[in-house]
Amino acid sequence: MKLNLKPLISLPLFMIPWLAPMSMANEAGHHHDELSETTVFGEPGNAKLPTKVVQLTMTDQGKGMAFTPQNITLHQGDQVKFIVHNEGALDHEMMLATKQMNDEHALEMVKNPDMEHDQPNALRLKPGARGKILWHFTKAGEFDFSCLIPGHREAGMQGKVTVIARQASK
Ligand SMILES: [Cu+2]
Repeated sequence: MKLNLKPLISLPLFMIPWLAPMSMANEAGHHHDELSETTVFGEPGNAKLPTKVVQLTMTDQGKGMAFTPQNITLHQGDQVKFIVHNEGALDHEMMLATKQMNDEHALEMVKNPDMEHDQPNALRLKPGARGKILWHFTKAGEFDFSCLIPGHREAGMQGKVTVIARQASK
């Protein structure tokens, strides 16, 4: 190929602001597709570790918008495979995080409702679909799982994971 790259390299400076909206969009979406290995609410699961299975259902309409069960109690160090079934008639999402993170994220979702979450602590399911999240709860505390599709969390699609601290061993 005889493509001459020079014109590209010598892009005039006025082109740079034109690129800014793209990089800003990336910046805004950054934490949604990149999750550091360890978070304050644990870390992505490791298929080699022992795993507890927790079945969760998502419902809407007749049964009301909810996750069932809504409260899950675990122990620090537990790895859980959430097997999630969307029994509703609408798309739903499960985002596992701290309550504060989900509170903030919910506000972003209002501005950008079609935001996709390709990350190990999140899942979006079509009606009738099943999916899973494998998560290692390395930190004790109270964490949140919510459907952040605007309106759903407010209508009841929110649950709590309580992770009990491991006994200090001697
Ligand atoms: Cu939902």
